[in-house]
Amino acid sequence: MIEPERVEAQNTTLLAGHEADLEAVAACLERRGIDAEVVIGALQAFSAAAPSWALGTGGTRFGRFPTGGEPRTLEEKLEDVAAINAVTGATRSVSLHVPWDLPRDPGAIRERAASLGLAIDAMNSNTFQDNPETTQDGKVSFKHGSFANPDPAVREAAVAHNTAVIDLGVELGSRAITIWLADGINHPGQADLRRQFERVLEGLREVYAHLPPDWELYTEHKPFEPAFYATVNADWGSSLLLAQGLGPQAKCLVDLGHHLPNANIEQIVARLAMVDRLGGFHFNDSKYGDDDLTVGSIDPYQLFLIVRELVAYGGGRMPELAYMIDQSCNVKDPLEDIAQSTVALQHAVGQALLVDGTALAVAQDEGDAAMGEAILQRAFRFDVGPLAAEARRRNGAAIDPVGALRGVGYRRARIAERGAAAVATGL
Ligand code: AOS
Ligand code: ZN
Ligand code: ZN
Ligand code: ZN
Repeated sequence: MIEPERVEAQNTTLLAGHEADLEAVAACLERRGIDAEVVIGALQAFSAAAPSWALGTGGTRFGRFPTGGEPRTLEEKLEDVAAINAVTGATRSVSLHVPWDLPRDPGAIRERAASLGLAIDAMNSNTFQDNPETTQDGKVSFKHGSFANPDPAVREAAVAHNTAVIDLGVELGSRAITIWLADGINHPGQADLRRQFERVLEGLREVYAHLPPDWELYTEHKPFEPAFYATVNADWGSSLLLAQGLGPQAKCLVDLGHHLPNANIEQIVARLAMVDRLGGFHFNDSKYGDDDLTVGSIDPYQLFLIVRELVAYGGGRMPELAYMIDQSCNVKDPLEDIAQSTVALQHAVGQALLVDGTALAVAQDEGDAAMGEAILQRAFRFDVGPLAAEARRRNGAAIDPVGALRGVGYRRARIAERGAAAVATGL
């Protein structure tokens, strides 16, 4: 555990400089008629879940280089998320994955999470690999898909897995299931495109029927990988068709890395918001495909424009959707990577909140493109760093999250405790 006093101690040397910066920024905002306190409050309220599977170093099929002291159990994963939250104050929940996380005693896990100040976010099912838990002791295989599989027994196993994940999630206190489907084909002619989609919808209907009334089901689209010719839920249109085909508790989840190059993601977000089918986000950044890079590290302006659509949807505030950071890092300490992503999100949220929506609407009504763009860029170019740092500090977290993680020696202590060769379960 990283106790609050240790974080506070890390803040001491930075405090005077931080306060001076904050004062300057607040004065600057005041001249624009913006109350810095409102932005800080909104940033304090913001939180994005950490995925349980991103706490160990990622890798590729060419290799993996563990960081040392990686979490070996779900309990240890919870401890790592609590450590991230200790420095960000904005990582107040964790998203679990089944079967990579298979709590034998869900009640105990729920309590442990709560004692660490963490809630259980959306559950993630897995029908993209075979394993004894999901495929009835290896009797059925997801090689040719799950819900879209030509074999009814496999389709049934896919439904059974997802309903089991919902049941487990209920015990854990979760309120949603995210379904990312690997279903698709690698070769033209391998399966019927239309029939595949119909089967997926049929299967999802059975899962949907199993949802408790206060739950949501998120369909997560992705254009390719592991299917390289035609993925069933390939894009936001397919995802929307699935959600609409299911019912009001079904919504779409947008993973920022799941779009073909140059897709206008903010427009996709606006479309889904318009029809109230925007359910959640997997935040990351991408250069080429589903790269799972650090949030805001490649195209921070795009991130800002996306978050700005969210704020517009929320009527001037961040709407309460299922926000999660979905990334994978091959070289950085994963905890530092998630902390950096969280800070990037805080910056984007802060900037988006600074957009003068009234002036923007006027410019748009007048067809004043230069002014409309200038209003957005004025907000984007503003340094919200001190506001985000103050939100973290008021949440009991760190002015400099990565510096604090290093300052308290979190990784060093985990290597000593768990061993240099400890490797996280999962991917
Ligand atoms: C896969 O590409 C998706 O981004 C998933 O959301 C996620 O990373 C995977 O399901 C792990 O459970
Ligand atoms: Zn994702
Ligand atoms: Zn992905
Ligand atoms: Zn991704």
